[in-house]
Amino acid sequence: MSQAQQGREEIILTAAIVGAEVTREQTPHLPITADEIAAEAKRCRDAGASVLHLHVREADGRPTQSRDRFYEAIEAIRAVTDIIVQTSTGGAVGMSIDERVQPLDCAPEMASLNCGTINFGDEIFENSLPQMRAIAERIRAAGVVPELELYELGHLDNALILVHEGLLTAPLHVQFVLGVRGALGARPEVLRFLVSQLPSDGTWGVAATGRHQLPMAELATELGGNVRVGLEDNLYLEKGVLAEGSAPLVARAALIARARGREPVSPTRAREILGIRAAG
Ligand code: KMH
Ligand code: ZN
Repeated sequence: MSQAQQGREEIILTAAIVGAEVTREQTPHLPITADEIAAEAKRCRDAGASVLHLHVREADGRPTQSRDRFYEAIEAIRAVTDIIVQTSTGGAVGMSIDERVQPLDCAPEMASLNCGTINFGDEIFENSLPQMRAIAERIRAAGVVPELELYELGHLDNALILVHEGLLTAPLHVQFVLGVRGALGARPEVLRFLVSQLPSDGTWGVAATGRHQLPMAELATELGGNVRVGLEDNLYLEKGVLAEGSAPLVARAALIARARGREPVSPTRAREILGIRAAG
């Protein structure tokens, strides 16, 4: 799959608008139905996002990896926006691999691939090498571009094992997920070190949790990386002020990028950079 080099003046903004853990009790701005998700996806696209990291929910808000719910949401999204849909294969803690891979049946353009087990709050988010292999094989078979979710330094080495085994192909697209309680903290020196360990080709970005989202977005932008924001990772626009959905967080990330000479790319351009064949 041919890929274009990402220019230093270009930035890919990803919106993570649903997640698996956030509840309506925590924020009334969480989209749950397919129509709500599609409307929020469009708002995020209009604010500068080119990729949508997607989870879905049952009608009562419970997280699910149901292919039917994903299908419904993706259809609604594609009716209103050209944003790249990246489905989660992480789902929620405790889900089986078979449950987690269901959205790959819905023709997403990208899918997450979690590259190692971590403590996730008081729970354990399991991603053993055999589990990683099983998901990577399914992603490859579906012809979907993986985004590697790295929560710890060793997760890059895990990803490289899969490259060695032929289950992943460079250039890699990496998302450092920092600040999860139980895993690596979102600190500037941590990010600088992680970036220093990456292969020279490929792309990388940062998704930082809670109050770390803004400063890590700023640092990633300065270091030439990409940025993920949204309610999955952070509910607040500023201390004590709930973000009215993910779009205001995307809009702020776009402002941060432009102030540093980097322009959020369109989904069309992001497809070229990420090596995604045009949808349809
Ligand atoms: N909900 C987390 C346990 C992913 O989407 O791939 C896992 C997660 C990662 O959100
Ligand atoms: Zn996720």
